[in-house]
Amino acid sequence: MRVQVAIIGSGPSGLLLGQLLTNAGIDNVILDRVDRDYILGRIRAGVLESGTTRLLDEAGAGARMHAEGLIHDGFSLSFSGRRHRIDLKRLTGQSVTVYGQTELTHDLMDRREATGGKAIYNARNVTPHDFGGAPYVTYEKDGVTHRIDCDFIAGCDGAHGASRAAVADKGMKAFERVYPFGWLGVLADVPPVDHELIYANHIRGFALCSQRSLSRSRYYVQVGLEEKVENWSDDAFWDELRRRLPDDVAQALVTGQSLEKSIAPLRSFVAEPLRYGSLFLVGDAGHVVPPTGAKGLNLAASDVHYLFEGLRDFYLDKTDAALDAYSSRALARIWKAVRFSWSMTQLLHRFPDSGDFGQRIQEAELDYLTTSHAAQEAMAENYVGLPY
Ligand code: FAS
Ligand code: PHB
Repeated sequence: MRVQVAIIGSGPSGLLLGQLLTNAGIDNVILDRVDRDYILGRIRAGVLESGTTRLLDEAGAGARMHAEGLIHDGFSLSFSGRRHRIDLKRLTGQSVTVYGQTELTHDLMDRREATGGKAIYNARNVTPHDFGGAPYVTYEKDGVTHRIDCDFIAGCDGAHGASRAAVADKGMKAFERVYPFGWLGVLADVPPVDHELIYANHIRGFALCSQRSLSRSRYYVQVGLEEKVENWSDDAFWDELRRRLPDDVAQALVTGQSLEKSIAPLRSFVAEPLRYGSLFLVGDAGHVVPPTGAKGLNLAASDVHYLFEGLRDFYLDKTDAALDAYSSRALARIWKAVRFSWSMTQLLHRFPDSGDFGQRIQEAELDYLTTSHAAQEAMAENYVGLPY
């Protein structure tokens, strides 16, 4: 097979890039090592920036998001037993859309199928080759090794994929911060405790009240790295969540059986550069952020925006400038989002070495936020997403 662009990874990055390329008449194929159902079974992000929703519309896959997504004009911070709302709409003129990554991925998969996009699932040992010369990708399926020749390879295969591994010794510089805790998350078919998200700072640890619809909620509590999900019954989770919320919220909480329960580790990671000849790192393949700032999926979208512009100009306008600028343009926005996610994580989580002094400092910063328009505006413009 020969295509113009070979995309490794069928998550949000790969599917969004693939659809934009297909819509522009640029021939591409998506390869993934697992199948559709496995990908759709992973519960991940929930908050979309307006840039992400615009790209979904551009891909022609935004209809269900507009029909079922929830527009949120703000979110709340809770600490010291009280709550303060950050009014995103008043502070920035923008809102965010609450719509699960699972649904977004499903919509993009359906759109790809409807527009005849090529996708190869259960492709084993996908390997990018010769991206400094005549690039190609190999993979194994049904006991046969296949080869796909291409002009470019988009490494959309996440934090543990073949693309980042292939460039690790090709001059890649890694920047990493590992946090000493994780998030225990629960998905349940219960009505959300509030109409917006609540991020809670508590001496026992961070908690987050999120949602997927008016009847399906997503909750998280910070846990130590030694924790095992099998040691957490649903009741133990709900009890711990209640302890970390203001009394009125804890009393209003509707609990139920978990549909999914998992622990996600938290870390910040950035690979520089994001381009290696004709191979480009996109989304989690190039960077990972702690989910505190709801940036992971949204950064993948802005990477796709920059790379698609580069590929479109290369093929349609015969110019290289945007493609050559991909890495620097994407990294400029990535680092600002990495900083924001790091700062929100520092502000809201209990660190082992925090001590009482550290807790007071966090509470003082949160208290300052509630009284300073400038501080709220800075938080709000980062949360809704900085310009592309
Ligand atoms: P993805 O990891 O989504 O997709 C990569 C794809 O590549 C996968 O389908 C995988 O099967 C495939 N792949 C991997 N290696 C391969 C190989 N060698 N060959 C072929 N295919 C390969 N972000 C938020 O904003 N909020 C959240 O709450 C949040 N929670 C998260 C929880 C977890 C456990 C994780 C891991 C991430 C979370 N994220 C969250 C971040 C997440 O949403 C990512 O930003 C988003 O999935 C990035 O999308 P992709 O870049 O497409 O990578
Ligand atoms: C989620 O709903 O999964 C979610 C929302 C906001 C975050 C992190 C996760 O900051």
